[in-house]
Amino acid sequence: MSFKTKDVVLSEDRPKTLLIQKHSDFLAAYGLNKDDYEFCMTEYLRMSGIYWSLTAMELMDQSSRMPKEEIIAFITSCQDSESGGISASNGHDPHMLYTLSAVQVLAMYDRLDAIDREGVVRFVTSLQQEDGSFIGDKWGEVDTRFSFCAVMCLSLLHRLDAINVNKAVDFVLSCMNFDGGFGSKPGSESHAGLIYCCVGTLSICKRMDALKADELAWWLCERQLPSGGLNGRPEKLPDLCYSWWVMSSLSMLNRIHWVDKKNLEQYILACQDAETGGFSDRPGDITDPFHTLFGLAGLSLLGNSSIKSVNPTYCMPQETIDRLKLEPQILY
Ligand code: GRG
Ligand code: ZN
Repeated sequence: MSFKTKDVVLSEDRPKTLLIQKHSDFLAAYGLNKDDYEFCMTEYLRMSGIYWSLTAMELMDQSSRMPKEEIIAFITSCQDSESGGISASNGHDPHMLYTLSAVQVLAMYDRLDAIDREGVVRFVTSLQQEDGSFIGDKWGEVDTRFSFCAVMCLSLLHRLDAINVNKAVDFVLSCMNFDGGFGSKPGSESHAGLIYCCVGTLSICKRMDALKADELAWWLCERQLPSGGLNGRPEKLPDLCYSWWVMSSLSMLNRIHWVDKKNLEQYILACQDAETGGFSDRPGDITDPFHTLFGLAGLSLLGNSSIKSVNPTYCMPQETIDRLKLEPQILY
């Protein structure tokens, strides 16, 4: 009996070079027409959309094409004065995910003074639970994504002291599985996106020693398929964003050479749309800012010299992390 591998085949006429100008034009135009169907339909994640676009632009050294003052004023207007949290858009509820995106954007702009920073610290702190875990907002869903958002956000504000870091780490470690990977909560299946969140948390909290590095890196490099692309767990299709979730994790583990870099680069380049600009999840699909960031950031990790260096823990330009004097741990 044979098993069919779920994968895609790269066509001969796929893009094989990096189309920087196209991607910059794609992101600069995104959101210019605020009546655009797709723009309206993505309002619930607007703040993260700004983070994906600005970071991608920064990595291409094109961030001057983004409306800086408009973005900063928008972020200020999305902070809830009562809870201190920040929402995806005006009139939405504050949430950990969008609070992090807002702080990341302001950190890149060196304009953290545009929000009530103590308000953000109050919001994040209020979401830590007795067992060290974090909920994403007042509705109470626990997820290791929120642990990562909390420690990343507070570290960017140099206020990690405001939470119980030891308990936060203990909770994340309680989500480690027999394969060395992590899921969203104790007992949940290993998933590359959540592995990034958990390894990132340990990197910021300087507890990388707690990982089963070889087992985990082995599970991660097994995500590579014959097309060169990576999936997020066994038996799934490849998706470009795993070039970030998997490769950033391998990078923090100092084992990036465990994947076939040339093949992965070919897959990432094949996910570009030479007409519209931007990257998509799989070759031929519709492009979006999310996959555009992770395509560029993945290429940066692979050492592409036309893209600025990205920090594997923060998914922000290394120069921002250096300016903030942050030193997330990586294994040596
Ligand atoms: C600073 C980059 C950055 C992130 C902030 C929100 C967050 C922290 C991380 C999200 C990590 C995550 C869970 C990524 C996975 C995204 C994704 C492709 C989910 C799809 O999952 P499935 O199960 O897809 O629908 P598969 O690929 O398994 O079929
Ligand atoms: Zn994806």
